[in-house]
Amino acid sequence: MMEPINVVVTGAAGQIAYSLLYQLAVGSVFGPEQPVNLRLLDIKLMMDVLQGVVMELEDLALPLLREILPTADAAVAFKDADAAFLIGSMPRKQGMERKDLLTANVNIFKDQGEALDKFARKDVKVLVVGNPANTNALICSHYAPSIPKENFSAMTRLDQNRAQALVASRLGVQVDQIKNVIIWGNHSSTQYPDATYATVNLSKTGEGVISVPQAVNDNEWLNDEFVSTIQKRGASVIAARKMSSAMSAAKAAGDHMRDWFTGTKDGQWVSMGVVSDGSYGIPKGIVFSFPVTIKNKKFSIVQGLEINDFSRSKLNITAEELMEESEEARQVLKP
Ligand code: NAX
Repeated sequence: MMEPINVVVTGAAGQIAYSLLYQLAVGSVFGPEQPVNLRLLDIKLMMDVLQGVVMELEDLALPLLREILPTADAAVAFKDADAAFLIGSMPRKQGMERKDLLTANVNIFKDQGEALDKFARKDVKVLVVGNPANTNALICSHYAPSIPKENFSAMTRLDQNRAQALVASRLGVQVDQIKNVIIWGNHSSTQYPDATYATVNLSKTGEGVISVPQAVNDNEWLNDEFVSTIQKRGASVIAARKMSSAMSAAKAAGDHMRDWFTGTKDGQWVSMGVVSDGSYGIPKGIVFSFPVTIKNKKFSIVQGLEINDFSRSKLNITAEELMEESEEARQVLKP
């Protein structure tokens, strides 16, 4: 039997964690042979609620789930961590300025970066879900200098899943017949969902694997309605549910970490917010969502895709927003 791995979930008393924890405990993220110790971090005020979550986890009676450790102490949570889902963050409240939200959150991710630096394993894989996810990931990695920058990522997988599902529905095919839709940039309304290089498997109809733009045959839809629907999807869910996406966000977090640990399939790309190395002319150092392939727990940004003028303008908008966010975060953190 394999040794258990230590998995941290922050914001563990919140709604995304509530859907994620079952996936971790049942083995659908780290595999059906991999036991896990769960380290559940939340703020002191939430410890009673978290105790209820712990009881439910116990009541799952799942053999892969070993230790369950609820705590409000980051030093305890991150000790020897192999993987961390950083979900907990301060939600925007009514009347709150963007700046106030950023101040609260960059400080949370600074503290957690420092705790990761001190206590986690150096090969820990960190997925930031809490918003603003890209900039939080940047801050977190900055304050954890002993851990390689490649071990930090921000979640845009929910956007990718949404985009893949929308293309599948438009073409009337199953979602797994669509591959390689890309999310570029920030997990915000400036993100650029791009189906230029996506393919659809139409073997059932005898047409084979063809490009999505060819199958859709409507560039106006792809450049306009498709992009804006995905950009606004999070807001549409909030408008309907009066709460932000949780089940789909948790599923996406599981997808992201599973692919990071087990690798992508041949010919398949996934989107992850990672520290830019300057690929596609994106300024170095910001956390930007790129298409990546993953092997042996290491991602590589897919290279050589041709970027047309339309795509370039979209990439520039989202890169500029990320530059501004990282500058604002720097101002907040100035000593
Ligand atoms: P909830 O408000 O249900 O839960 C958040 C939890 O985090 C609460 O229990 C809170 O006490 C805890 N928390 C706050 N500060 C903390 C700290 N310093 N340490 C540990 N825990 C702390 O929010 P939920 O719906 O679970 O969403 C969590 C975050 O995910 C939000 O920032 C949200 O905006 C973000 N999202 C990101 C998505 C993405 O695709 N990257 C999509 C879904 C979601 O909107």
